[in-house]
Amino acid sequence: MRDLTKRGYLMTRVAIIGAGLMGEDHAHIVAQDLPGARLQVVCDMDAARAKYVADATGARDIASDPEAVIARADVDAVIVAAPDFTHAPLSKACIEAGKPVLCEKPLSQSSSECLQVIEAEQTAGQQRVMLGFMRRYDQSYIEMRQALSDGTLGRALMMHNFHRNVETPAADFTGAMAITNSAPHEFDVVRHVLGTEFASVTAHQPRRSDDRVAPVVMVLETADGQLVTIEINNNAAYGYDVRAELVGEAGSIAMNNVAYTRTDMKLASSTRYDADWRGRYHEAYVRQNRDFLRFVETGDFPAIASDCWDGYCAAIVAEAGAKALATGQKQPVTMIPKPEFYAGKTGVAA
Ligand code: ISE
Repeated sequence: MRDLTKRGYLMTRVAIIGAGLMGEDHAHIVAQDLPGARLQVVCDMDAARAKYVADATGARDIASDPEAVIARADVDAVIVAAPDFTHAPLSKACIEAGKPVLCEKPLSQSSSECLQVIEAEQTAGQQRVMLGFMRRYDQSYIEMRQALSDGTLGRALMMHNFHRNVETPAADFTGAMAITNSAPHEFDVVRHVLGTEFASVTAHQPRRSDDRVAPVVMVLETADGQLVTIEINNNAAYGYDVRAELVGEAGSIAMNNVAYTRTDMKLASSTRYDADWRGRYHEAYVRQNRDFLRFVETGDFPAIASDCWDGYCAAIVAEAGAKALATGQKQPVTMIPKPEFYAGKTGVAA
């Protein structure tokens, strides 16, 4: 039973598991940008961290046991933003508890573990997991997909993608992690825009003059004969910079990153880059989280959201990409057939 406000409105009580970078960001979005949602619990092993985020966002409670939080009667929906290795087990726990969950990417870096979550969701007979590939909600990719679907571009030929961070998010970041941690955003959104699957991948790295992780450049073939290039540069230094260009047989459409101001001074003109993805994709996160709230309230899985099947597809491409980088050989992308359960993306009322 969802909670009633003093004026009789139904509020969806949301728990955030993980109070790190993304958990804090999601907590602010739930508190400030999701009318109809109440931030009920912030859960983190670090009680001080949980309290800091709860105090900053007005959460009703803090906790340290994620399984207990998922089971709470005063929690209607869960956002998992804890470390990557917890995503699959906590998503399964939400499925078993009958609680809708927005799980940060990746569902798992292991395709076999993704299949375990898919099996749990099919056994439960209802879609409960919405995956946090938020780029699907970014206006630039929405317009690219529209330009393809309405025929403006003609048939898609290629898509070029650049994904640059200022510096690696963790000291132990590797070239393989550029593929398994960062590139899944491109693996997912390119599938979504082109409406196809990947068939093969090659991966290459230039040599840096220092010991920082060098960029990774991948060339992928799709099942429909298109070519996709993806550059991941986790140590670009100058700013957070994501670019994409979709090339069709009749034209091309490229991302035009929005800068709200331009500074002109001393014979120079400049615009600023975001420091990381939270600023660049804030609007996409808000749209994604609002769609999650509608999913919780209606049981209808959002038309453009990613799900466990998409999580499996991203993981299988990442595994092939990491192998291509390690071997220097082109690797096939071999997936199981898509289960009928995910054909129509229709959730059932929670
Ligand atoms: C990070 O985990 C993200 O998900 C960001 O969106 C991405 O830009 C970054 O490269 C990843 O490390």
